[in-house]
This record gives sequence, structure tokens and C-alpha cells, in this order.
Amino acid sequence: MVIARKEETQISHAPIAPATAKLSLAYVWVAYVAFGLAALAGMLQGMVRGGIIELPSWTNYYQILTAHGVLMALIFTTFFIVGFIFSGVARTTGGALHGTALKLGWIGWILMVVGTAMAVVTILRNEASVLYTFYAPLKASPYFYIGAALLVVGSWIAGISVFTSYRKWRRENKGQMSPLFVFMAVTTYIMWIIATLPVAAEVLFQLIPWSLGLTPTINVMLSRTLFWFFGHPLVYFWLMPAYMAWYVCIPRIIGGHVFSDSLSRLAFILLLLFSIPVGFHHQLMEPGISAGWKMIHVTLTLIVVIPSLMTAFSIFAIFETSGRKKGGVGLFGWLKKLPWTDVRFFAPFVGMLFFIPGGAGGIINASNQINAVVHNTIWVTGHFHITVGAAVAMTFFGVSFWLVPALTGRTLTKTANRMAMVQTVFWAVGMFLMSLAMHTMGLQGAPRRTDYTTYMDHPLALGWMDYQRVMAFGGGLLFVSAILMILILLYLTFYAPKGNTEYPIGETETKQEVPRILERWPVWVGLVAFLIILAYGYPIMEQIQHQAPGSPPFKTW
Ligand code: HAS
Ligand code: CU
Repeated sequence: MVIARKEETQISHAPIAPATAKLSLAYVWVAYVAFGLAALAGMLQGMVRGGIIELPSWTNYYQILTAHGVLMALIFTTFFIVGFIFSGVARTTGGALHGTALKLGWIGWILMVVGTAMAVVTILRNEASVLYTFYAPLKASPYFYIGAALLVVGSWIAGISVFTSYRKWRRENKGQMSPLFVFMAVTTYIMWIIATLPVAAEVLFQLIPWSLGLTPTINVMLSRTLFWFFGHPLVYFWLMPAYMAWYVCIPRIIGGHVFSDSLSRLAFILLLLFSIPVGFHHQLMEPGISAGWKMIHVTLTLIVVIPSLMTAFSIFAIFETSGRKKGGVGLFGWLKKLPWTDVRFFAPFVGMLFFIPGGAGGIINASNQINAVVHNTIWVTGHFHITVGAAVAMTFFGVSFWLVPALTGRTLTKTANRMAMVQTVFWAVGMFLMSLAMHTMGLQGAPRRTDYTTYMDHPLALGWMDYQRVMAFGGGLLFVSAILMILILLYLTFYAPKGNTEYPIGETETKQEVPRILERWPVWVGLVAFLIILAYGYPIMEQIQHQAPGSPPFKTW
């Protein structure tokens, strides 16, 4: 299957050193423990909404909804991303993280685990049913916010660890362009650290003092603006590592080449620039932000679609060129040449297919007026299940199937590969049914973030019930798939036969000259700062100066 490649030039292909592998695996496993619990909560809430089960009196819909959102969207993603990035940076810079990087990696892990434990315990104690967006004026126990802050600080330290590896590599390889994977990792962390500053400010200066009772009221508008300043780039923090797998790992898996080094780097620079100044597309229906500022964010949102379209075209191109090289002829003959039975390709590929309607739905959401139709409906829930829940999650699954055995020195056997294909199909069918039902119901006005209700048997709401049940059925399939996923990973961690599993890193077909400017970080960070001040400077100043009377805390559950 693997076609001949030119001799490796600058990227060293050593296996990952045991100490680095252990660190990476520690992150990946916390991710999957969170994932398993989150999947259980997800299935339960689907069944509650579908009117299929009732929860026991000691819990409630909003509590499990919060557990699901926090564990899936915040814990699973962040831990997996940090673990994956560490392994890839080690893989492309000589095989091991150096001493300081490794130490920082473990400090980050400890902080993130402590933060996770604090947040999860407060949710379980029913003191934090504020959903994963923790919108004020809903008030959680301060421990929830402190836990969230520790999670973020831990991820910063992981980012700093990657920066130190990058600096070391550059010192030792003067004048050379960094490996593509490392470049993408650095871009992702720069974006992440800038984007998390405002939510850290929201948590430290607004939510924590207010939930401790030190300040009686909170500026709700400002808190939401600071949240979405972070909330949108958060979704790109999930997406960029998936793109790293698409740009760098998938070409190698299908026996092809990286499409273009410069284009890949440019796409990441554009994601860095335009991910952040777009948060108002989550607040288009909110008062307190004038239409002109919303329009600026809408325009910038449509610009951030461009790097995703660049990704779509270049990934499609590597599929076609590698299929043709293997003898595929005619308009679609090359499709047959792709390694369909190899789950390392198949799972992310299905994720990509989901991302086509996912991206189109995003553009619908972002289109100012149309947002009025879909905002706060379960359409939005459908949108994010096919973006993060399918495109990103299925890519992470596909990566896990080779990453875990590569870290444990074991192999992905034929049987494990077959089980993983079954897992992928269950996830895809479950997600397809569930998200189709969500999108359809959303267009009919069904709200998101709501417990089971028939609105006093209103005919419209009764008409949603069949879709609710399809949604619950999809959730059931997803849960089965999640259990399979964890069983496969247990096998790959502890029981699979020992052996060498390749960590796939693709390369360009010929050595390419990459414009130096792409690696001039001060230029890009300066531009990010400029765009942020342009998009947020005045509106935030206004929200501070002309604030409505602040809100006292509410506990609605
Ligand atoms: Fe979104 C709400 C707009 C992308 C996640 N989004 C959300 C929420 C989440 C989320 C979690 O403007 C809910 C937040 C909440 O709880 O309130 N979103 C967009 C836009 C994009 C977008 C314009 N979203 C994502 C991604 C996410 C994500 C990615 C997670 C990973 N989103 C919105 C808006 C809202 C929103 C509004 C607020 C709604 C409201 O009112 O509350 C774009 O970035 C999308 C660009 C993507 C594309 C697709 C490119 C396709 C590719 C696949 C190619 C396929 C191949 C295979 C190569 C243009 C790259 C082909 C091969 C063959 C052989 C066929
Ligand atoms: Cu967004």
C-alpha cells in the first residue's frame, strides 16, 4: 500500500521515547475516561428528551446535560489534543521531549486533572448545572469556576512546553523551516493562549468574586462577550489538531504526499488570525451590541471559512493524486484506490464527509438574519454534533487507533482494525440520525437546552416527538460505539501483541521552499492583536462604561 518515498530530509523519524510516550498516554487516557462518562450522560439526556425514560429524583436533565457538555467538549477534547500534540512534536523533533518540556508536560497534566476533578465533583454534587457555557446569571459553586481555570492554566503550561521544544529545535537547526507538525502545534497554542485570556479574566474577575458573594451583581453582557471571545476560537482549538492529522498524517496513511507545505502553513496562519475576532456570531440575537459591530464579526466569520475551504480542496487533491498514482483512472476511478478498509483512514474520512454539511450549517448560522431562525434552537446542537462530534471526534478516534499502539509499543491487529471499523459505522449512523433529527426539529422551532416537555400538549411540540425519538435512538448507537471505542483502546493499551506501529508523518513530494514570513511570529501576533482591538476594543469599552444594572446570581435547578 505504501508507495516509494524520497529519502527523509530534515524530519527525524525516531520512535517515541518511553518517557514522552508515557506522558502522552496519560493525557489520552484521561480524555477517554471523560469521553466514556460523557457518552453515558449523552445517551441518558437523549432518552429523557425523547420521553423514553425518566431520571431518578436525585438527578435531573440539566445536571447530566452539564456533565455531558463539560466532559465531552472541554475535558475530552483538551486532554486528547494536548496528548496528541506532545507525541507529534516529539515524533518530528527527534523522538523525545527534552527534560524541561517533559516536566512542564506533567505539571500541566496535574493541574488539568485537579481542575477536572473539582469541576466534575461540583457538577455531581448538583452545585453547577450551568451547562458547558456557564452563562451568567446562572451561578455555580466557585469550585466549578476554579476547576475550569485550572484546566485552562494547565493547558497553557502544556503550550509553553511545546514552545520550549520548538525553540530548542530552531536553535539546533538554524536557518531551517520547522517541521510542519511543529509549526501547526505552535500556531494552535498561540491561538489558544490568546483566546483563553478573556475567559480567564471573566472567571477570575467576574464569576469567582460574584459566586463567592464578594460582589453582589455581575455585568451579564460583558461576561458573555468575554466568553464568546474565547468560545469561538475554542471550536478551532478542537479543529486545528484534526486538521494537523488531515494535512500531515493522512497523506502518509494513504501512501500519498503532503499537498503543499506553504499552503498548509498559510491555512494555519489564517486560522490564527481570524479565529478570534468573530465571537459576536454567537451573540447576534443579544441586545447591547449594535448592528454595525455584529456585521463586522459576521464579515470576519465568513473570512475564517476560507482556510477551511483551502483545507477541503487540498485534502481532496491528495486523495485524487494518490488514487491516480495507484492506477485509478476516469473521473472517479481513483476513489476505489483509497484504503477503505484501513480504519486509520476510514474514520477521519467519514468525519470529513460530516464536515461538509457541518461547515455549510456554520455559514447558515453566521448569516446575520438567518441566525434569527436557528438561534437557541436544537439546530445549533445538530450543527455542533456534526462538527466537533463527528469531524473532530472521528478524526481523534482514527488517530487513537495508531497513536495508542505507537505509544505502548503494540500493534493494531486485523481484528482490532475490524472492530474499529464497526465502531466507526455505529458512530457515523448514530450521529447521522441524531443530527438530522436535531436540524429538522430546530427548523421547526424546537429549542435547545430544554428538558422533556410537550408544552401543554401543543400540536407543534407533539409534532417534534418522533424526531426526539430518532434523536434518542441515535444517541443509543453513539453510546454503543463509545463502549466499543473504550474496549478497543483497552486492548491496544494492555493486550495487543507487541510490535512497531508507525507514527504516520507525511512529507511533500519534492522539497519545497516555504516563504520565511510564515514563521515570523511577531508579525502574526501583531496582526492578531490589531484584529482583536478592531473587533472588540470599542464594544467591550462600551459594555464596561454603559452597563445595565448588574444581575444577582440565580440557581434555577
Ligand atoms: Fe460553529 C455555533 C458558525 C465551524 C462548533 N459551532 C457552534 C457551537 C459549537 C460550534 C460547539 O455563526 C455552539 C456553541 C453554543 O453552545 O452555543 N461554525 C460556524 C462557521 C463555521 C463553524 C461559520 N463550529 C465550527 C466548527 C466547530 C463548531 C469547526 C467545532 C469543531 N457556529 C457558527 C455560528 C454559531 C455556531 C454562527 C452560533 C449559532 C447560534 O445562533 O447559537 C466555519 O468555520 C465552517 C467552515 C467549514 C467548511 C467546511 C469545509 C469542509 C471540509 C471537509 C472536506 C471534505 C473532504 C472529503 C476533503 C466550509 C474541510 C471529500 C472527499 C470526497 C471523496 C467527497
Ligand atoms: Cu463560532
